[in-house]
Amino acid sequence: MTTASAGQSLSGPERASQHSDQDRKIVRPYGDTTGDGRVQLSFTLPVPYGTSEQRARAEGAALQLAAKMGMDPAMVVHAKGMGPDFTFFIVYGRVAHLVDLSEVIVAEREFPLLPAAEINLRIRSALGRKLVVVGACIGTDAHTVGIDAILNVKGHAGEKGLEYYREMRIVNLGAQVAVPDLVARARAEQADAVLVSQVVTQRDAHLHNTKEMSAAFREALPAEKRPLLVVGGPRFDEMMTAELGVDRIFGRGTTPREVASYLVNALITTKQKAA
Ligand code: B12
Repeated sequence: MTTASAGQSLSGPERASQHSDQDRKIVRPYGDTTGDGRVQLSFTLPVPYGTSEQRARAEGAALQLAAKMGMDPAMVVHAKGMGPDFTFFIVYGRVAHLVDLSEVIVAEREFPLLPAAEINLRIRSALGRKLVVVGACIGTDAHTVGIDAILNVKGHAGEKGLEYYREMRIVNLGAQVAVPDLVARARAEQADAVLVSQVVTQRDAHLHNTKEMSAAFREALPAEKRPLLVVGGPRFDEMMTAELGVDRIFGRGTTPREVASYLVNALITTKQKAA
């Protein structure tokens, strides 16, 4: 996950890095020829696209938005009615904005990627029992493909999922799990880590649900008994751990071995170093 904005303060300084001065490089987007500033933007407006007059008005509305966003010149390269009252647009145009690469903030992986054998070995020698992981999609979210990609033995992106690790015990609760049920099950299973997936972001549901979940665990369990709280999904900002009350956030393209390595680092290596 990468976030960028001029003068933005770092919310996760221990994991964030900026390029040094020697990397300072200004770039601009291009579409047809290098540096021409051309970008393509898609959006939907609540306007009809039926009659020729409606079409002209709709495209005019799209161009007005593009102009207000700083695209000049801009042209509608695709417009399609979506039902009677909406139109989807793709607008192509030029922006004058520059990108300063030295101001790009990147969340860096704070733990080493370990091979599966090493992960199993570390768990066995440190815990002397299986590491228990409880996973779920919470709230009304039924998008289980992401959490299954991490947990199910078949895995993701050529890597086996956490079920493959013989020193882990995985309890996958599936879709639409209510937060109180998740807390109760995590307690019953004596979970070391709870992995929650949130894919739907309408009205910031992923943020509200995650906050509700972390608050419920904090209320139900004292700090030393609380499982590690991990949330993942394609539209999270990985820098928001403190705000959401979780230990780690994983975004788009996460692989199971990254998660397994993180769990070992957070639950075993970090504690061993602190002891
Ligand atoms: C498949 C799909 C569905 C399937 C889900 C089937 C299932 N069992 O999961 C079905 C058809 C049921 C569905 C339904 C809906 N969907 Co849908 N769906 C998708 C789709 C096409 C793909 C999602 C997917 O499987 N991605 C593949 C997985 C592997 O990727 P991932 O989820 O990002 O997971 C990776 C990482 O994010 C991360 N990760 C994810 N979770 C976790 C958790 C942890 C702990 C960790 C460590 C990592 C991690 O690791 C994974 C592997 O790298 C997306 C569009 C898209 N192309 O993304 C829309 C999409 C997510 N759906 C959307 C919508 C709106 C809906 C519906 C509301 C539609 C409707 N009106 O009914 C319903 C909602 C149902 C519900 N109650 O949740 C929207 C969400 C928009 C938004 N802003 O929130 C999307 C983006 C489509 C769109 N462009 O509009 N959907």
